[in-house]
Amino acid sequence: MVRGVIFDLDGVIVTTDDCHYHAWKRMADEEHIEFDRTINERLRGVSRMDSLAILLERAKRTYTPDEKEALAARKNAYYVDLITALTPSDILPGVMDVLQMLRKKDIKLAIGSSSRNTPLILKRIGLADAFDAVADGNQITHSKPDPEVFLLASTKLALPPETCLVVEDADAGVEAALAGGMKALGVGSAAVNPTATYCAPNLALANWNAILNA
Ligand code: B16
Ligand code: MG
Repeated sequence: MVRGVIFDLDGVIVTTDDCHYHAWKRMADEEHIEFDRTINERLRGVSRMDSLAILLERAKRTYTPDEKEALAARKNAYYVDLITALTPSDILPGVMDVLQMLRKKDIKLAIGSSSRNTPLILKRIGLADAFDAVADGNQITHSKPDPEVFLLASTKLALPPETCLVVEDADAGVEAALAGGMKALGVGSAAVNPTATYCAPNLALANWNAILNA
């Protein structure tokens, strides 16, 4: 039986995935580094510095550690500019209904996100108090596909990992959930992930009765 659901944030609860793309694209264009939406898919769920390393695979020169820190900071400034404009209308379809349905069934709710901007995003979309626990990029040392962020979320919920379901839009996140001994529901870009325990195009279309009673 599932007793806790741990939601990834970017791409599952809110549409920030597009903001990440535009912020990286702006920085990459300024640096004359090739970057497109296909490359961007590889950044889903991956930490800021690991994302930068993927982007720099196409750089025409090498960057020093200090320059890399500056590039990541510049991208984050562009990103924060974009997410400051987020409102509750940016919450993805089905999210509010699913949260309410799970609450009624006494299922614990958590966020498990690689993003260090998680507190700001939750505040902007009005969900700062909607979860029993929040585990995010500020509290971990190993990014997805390492299970650390989800294990931290299950510890904060005081639930064993095997009673938790993770909802993810990233292949790296699905891998992390399974590595942590949890079930994984792949949605969005991970809706066709063959390793996910369950798949659905979005939260509203998942077969929650089957998932919760398995
Ligand atoms: P930040 P998630 C992840 O959030 C994003 O999917 C990923 O693209 C981003 O690089 C990462 O957060 C770090 O974000 O730069 O805000 O700390 O999908 O794990 O909720
Ligand atoms: Mg995500």
